[in-house]
Amino acid sequence: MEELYNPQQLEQATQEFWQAHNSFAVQQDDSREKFYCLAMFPYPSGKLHMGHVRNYTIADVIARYQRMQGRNVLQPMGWDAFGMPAENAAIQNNVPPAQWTADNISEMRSQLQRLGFAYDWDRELATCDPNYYRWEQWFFTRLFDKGLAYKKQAVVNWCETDQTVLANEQVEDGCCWRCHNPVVQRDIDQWFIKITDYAEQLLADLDKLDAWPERVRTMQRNWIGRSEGVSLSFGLPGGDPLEVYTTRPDTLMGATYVAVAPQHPVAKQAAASNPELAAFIEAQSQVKVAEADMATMEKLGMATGISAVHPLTGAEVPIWVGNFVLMSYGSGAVMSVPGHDQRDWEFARKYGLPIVQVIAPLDDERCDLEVAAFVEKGRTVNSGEFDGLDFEAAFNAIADRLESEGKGERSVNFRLRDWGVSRQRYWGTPIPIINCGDCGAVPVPEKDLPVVLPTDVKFEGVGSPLKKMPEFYEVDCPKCGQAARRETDTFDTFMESSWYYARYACPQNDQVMLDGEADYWAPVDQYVGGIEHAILHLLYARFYHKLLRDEGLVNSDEPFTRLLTQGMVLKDGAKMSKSKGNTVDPQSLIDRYGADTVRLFSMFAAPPEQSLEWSNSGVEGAHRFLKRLWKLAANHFAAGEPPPLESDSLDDNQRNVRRKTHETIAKVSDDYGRRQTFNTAVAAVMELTNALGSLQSRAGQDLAVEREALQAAILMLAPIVPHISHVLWQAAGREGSVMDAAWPTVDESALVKDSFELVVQVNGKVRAKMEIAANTDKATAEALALEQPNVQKFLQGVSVRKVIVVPGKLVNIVAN
Ligand code: ANZ
Ligand code: ZN
Repeated sequence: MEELYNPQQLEQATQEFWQAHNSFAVQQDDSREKFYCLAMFPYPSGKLHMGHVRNYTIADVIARYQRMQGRNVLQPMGWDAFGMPAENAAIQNNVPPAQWTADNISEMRSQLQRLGFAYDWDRELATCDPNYYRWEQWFFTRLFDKGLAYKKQAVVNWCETDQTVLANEQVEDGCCWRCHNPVVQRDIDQWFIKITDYAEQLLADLDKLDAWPERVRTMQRNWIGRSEGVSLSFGLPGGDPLEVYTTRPDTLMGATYVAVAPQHPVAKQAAASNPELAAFIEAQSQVKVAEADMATMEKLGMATGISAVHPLTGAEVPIWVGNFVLMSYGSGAVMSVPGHDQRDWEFARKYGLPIVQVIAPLDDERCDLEVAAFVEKGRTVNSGEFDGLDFEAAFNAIADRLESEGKGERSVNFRLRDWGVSRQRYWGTPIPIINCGDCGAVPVPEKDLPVVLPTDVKFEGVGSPLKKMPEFYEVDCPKCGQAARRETDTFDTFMESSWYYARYACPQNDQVMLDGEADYWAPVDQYVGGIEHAILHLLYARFYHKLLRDEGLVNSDEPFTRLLTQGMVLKDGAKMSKSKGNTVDPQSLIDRYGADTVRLFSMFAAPPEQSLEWSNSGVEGAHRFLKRLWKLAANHFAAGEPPPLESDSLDDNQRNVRRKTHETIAKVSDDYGRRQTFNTAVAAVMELTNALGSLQSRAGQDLAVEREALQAAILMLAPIVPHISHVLWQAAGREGSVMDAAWPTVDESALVKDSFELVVQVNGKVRAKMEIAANTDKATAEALALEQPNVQKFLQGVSVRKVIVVPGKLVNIVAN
């Protein structure tokens, strides 16, 4: 073994070993327990950043740990290769998106390989590959046939700059998430997938995901937004009744006006003879407010001049157009109860509409409708025959009455909207639909799939080149044969990332989307990725998995059993990002210190779910530790083979070191497996290696004890620093590769203590510590505690009332 730690050389040799042995290729093997470990695949933007390094190291550590547990571990890697940056680069630098993407992939692939991640590269996939997206196209035609994909004209968020529709989630504070320009509203033909059909399941199955962070489950629950209420109708003179949705039917007797969304038909109808109202509606439909900002924005409205008839009292109430009413939620109209809804209250105050109290507080809660609405649940008042009821009773009494009179019914509502998947962009999966004047939307027949995206394209301006390519869109209708037009929109890239985890089971299969291997590997046992995907990607993937299940392609309900969301990488307290100019290039660190140092630093600096503060001295510290470990091992191996360990004839110090070894194994195993705190695992191994300094010689049982400890340390570090561990394992003369070695096990007998320290407290304050034999009984421990000189001092002038002995830990003396 070399005297000096030379990471560049040993890492290269180790990686060559892995390559020569195809070490990370795996096959289905029904005789073994599988473990599928996956980190969210990267968008090939150019180079790896520290966030990637952290993400992929965490997953790699878990994968390697599971392999050492004897499981058949799959860890694949691929590329989320479609998306806007490739198009923007194409426009700016005149490189075709396909070329730009391919170049970035090969750059990033070699960086990942240099970091020594244990990927089965045979399963690599890129979503821009026709052999990948053809199955997405095929699946979409299946959804179309089942009525789960449909086209509708919809008001969409439109970004003028990017010339594209944006999903609600891609709108941040009314601006485009990419270019940050204001978003406007537009009516356009769009493809949707009916995620709302699965809302109930998506919500209910969250309860099964008990190995997900609670915060992510809560975010999904809120996003799905299930509520129970009543849909009820207000009468319209000479028209269809006006339907509203309310979660508070108990307040119905306090509804003093009705508010409708600017896009509501009643608003449009009234505007026809009212130019002022028409102008107001037009102005409102140009502003886009994120749902989150609805509560705080200024309430604006205008009267329609039309009245509606209250379903229970028959009173006439005015209909107003309000900017706080969403057309896309419920029925786009609300019964306004200014006494008990804050938005309605603000609106009523502003426009002088009546405010009536119909709910009284249950106890002495404050309620002053001059100051604010009373929004808590309480007891009904001013509600005629419905007076004196609590929320439940009032809800039911009023719902029953409405139902019996045919004026309303109980209903469940979801905040979740159907998933709009059309994008007016070029670099994406072509939507496999042909629009025919006679037949309407016709799915591309299976034999004509894939619809290949042309890659030799010219960019002129921002719009998609596909829309200017007759050779792409001029086709014959597959049904009737007449000239028709191919859809030139492409899919939202969340489509590709919603099922890639399953495709890793059979990435090359060109006969079917998923084969039997998908059932063996899915679900993913451990998924690792950023919290920014808590809602969108993770919800879409959960939805897609259920669609795949219902198509008979997988047999589980959920795609990801356990989820780890890693924290951000910070520098000087701010997120590391290109725009802030505070990035650290991982490649320069690898070149200087080697991959193991970079991996060790990113695991040691913080627990995986917390943010990691960048520190140069931390990197150097990690490097120094590896150099120390190397030196320790070199000196150890230079001393030759130790004799067999004789655990019964060890002296006190040897016994202590041996106990430390096994305590460390116990702690580190728990850190890796259950707690997933790799930083404390590293710290414990460091402590163990420090403890070896107490061994007097490098001979006899000292050497045997050191060997045991060192071997355990190498095994425990192997998932984090696989290269140095590989070489040290070979130096120890062990057969095979460390990555296939069994995880060390705890020798319980080594944990037994001959003696231990007992803390002695007087009235809860520590007054003494004493070393006593392990087999000391309670009475003796009590007697010894009372004899301690410092305890005696604190017992002067008082009398002992009670002595509590917690075996192995402490003695507490209560005295006064
Ligand atoms: C009357 C009422 C009285 C309401 C009251 C609340 C409190 P969640 O729980 O989030 O589902 N609402 C219904 N449709 C709406 C729309 N299109 N745009 C804006 N608001 C709408 O919200 C349900 C409540 O949101 C409904 O209950 C309705 O106001 C409002 F003291 O009806 B409520
Ligand atoms: Zn046709």
